[in-house]
Amino acid sequence: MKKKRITALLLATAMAVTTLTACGNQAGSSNGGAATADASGYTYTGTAPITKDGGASLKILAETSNYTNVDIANAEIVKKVIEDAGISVDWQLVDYNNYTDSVGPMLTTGAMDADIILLPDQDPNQTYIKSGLFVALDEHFANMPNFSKWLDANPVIKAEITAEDGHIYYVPGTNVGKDYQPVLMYNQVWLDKAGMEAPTTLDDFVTLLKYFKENDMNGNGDPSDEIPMSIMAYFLPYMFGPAFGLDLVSGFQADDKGNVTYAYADSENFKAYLEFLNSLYAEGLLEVEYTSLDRDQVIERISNDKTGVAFDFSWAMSMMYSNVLPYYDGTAKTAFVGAAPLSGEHEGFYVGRVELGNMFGVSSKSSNVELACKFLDYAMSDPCQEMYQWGIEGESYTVDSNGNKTYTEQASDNDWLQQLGINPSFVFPAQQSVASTDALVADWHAESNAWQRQYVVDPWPFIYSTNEESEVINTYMVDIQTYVDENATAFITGTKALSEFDSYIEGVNALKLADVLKVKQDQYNRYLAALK
Ligand SMILES: [Ca+2]
Repeated sequence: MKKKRITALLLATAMAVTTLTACGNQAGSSNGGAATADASGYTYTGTAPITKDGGASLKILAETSNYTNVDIANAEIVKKVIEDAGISVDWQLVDYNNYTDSVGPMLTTGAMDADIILLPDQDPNQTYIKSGLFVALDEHFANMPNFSKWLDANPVIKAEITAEDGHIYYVPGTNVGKDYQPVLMYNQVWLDKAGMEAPTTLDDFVTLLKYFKENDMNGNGDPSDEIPMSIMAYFLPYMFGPAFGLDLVSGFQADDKGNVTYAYADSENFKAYLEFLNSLYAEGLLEVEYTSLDRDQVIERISNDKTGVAFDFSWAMSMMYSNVLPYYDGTAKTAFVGAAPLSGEHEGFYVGRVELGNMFGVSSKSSNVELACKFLDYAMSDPCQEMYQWGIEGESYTVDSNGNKTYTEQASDNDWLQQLGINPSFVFPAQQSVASTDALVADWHAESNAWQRQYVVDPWPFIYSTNEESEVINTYMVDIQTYVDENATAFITGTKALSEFDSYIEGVNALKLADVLKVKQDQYNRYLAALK
């Protein structure tokens, strides 16, 4: 059951996409000149087909669907993209579950023969780039009008994927970064019974938790079976870090002046964060078994009307939590509803996520670089993204006279939708969309997401490492993370007294945090430079 639910969550996020449109300006794009005609005399300008050479073919190395009953290469959406492009594709699909382990060594040894390759990872240390495995795509932007325009409209992504040498090597798929992120949610029925609004400060929050703990919120006659909040340990940093000015999710954070710090080594704010959580723990407001709590247990509690506060990916709000409440009638009045983040001495926020997803490159050994660049460009164009997100008109969705799309009844059959090839991020640079997620969740939930979006801030960005930098990070960061995680749990549960906090800080420093911080500062400086 657990596995299934997690898959459902991933799918949900997977099915989201935006029309992150490329209506950006042409000016400033590193467009390498005008498009030119290919050998068949045809000039690709961003719309299908990409060639009129009837025999054109590309080899693509990518992964199978994570749905074992989906043959992604023969899915209707995937076949239509290829057919419209006017080419044929020789697929080399490697099992989704082993993709990184299988394809990583293939790239290292050069034992592959493909024009377009889905990377086994995001090449964080520029290993493949430095090995010369991939073509610098910016040198082919004349043949990639959609991609170059999209990069201009998405400067953060452009800065993130600009390599140390100034070139761009990969076309990324994207995740939704600001919508449907982890957020705070309350049982509205309990809030109404308590006669309280959703709190926005830590103090009011504690007052509410105490009320939930001491009263018979579920009305079963037993005032002691309520668990005021059910939060998985993973989400505590998301939920409470911001009120203390900390992005404990990213760990590293930069201030207004661009100075990078490590939130878990903040001698003032992190200590205050631990003190607060320790007090919740001591008062029974953060439950004893919080470290082992999983999503299935949260769902079970909610289905038994035992808990009043949750924190999870927004998707859970109407799709996994509200829907199991015994009295949920489809409206926000009877649901777990989204709220503003909690503020303390610092104003609260929610931590978003890096939008970069799967990355696709053109092999430098390809005998057909130009065609491969054109295909990747077409495969990330708006008409294709629309298909990735909504499927096929008349089959999975309809469009009304105002141009609004609605999923068909058949599209609610997830197996069918997957077999159609929805969100084919395994084989193409697909972008998650907000609009298609909005169409799947309850209306009140979509409205809640749109409202909560204002509180979501960018996480620490994806930044390429140099060899030296990755060595420093690989050498020290695992130990540092283990150390801070273990200590955080010990301080929160009181097995370690907060009087030992200074020695904890000394301990982090002894693990060479300063060396890691220097690397992170250098990287952030590069990121800021690329952003300009
Ligand atoms: Ca009760």
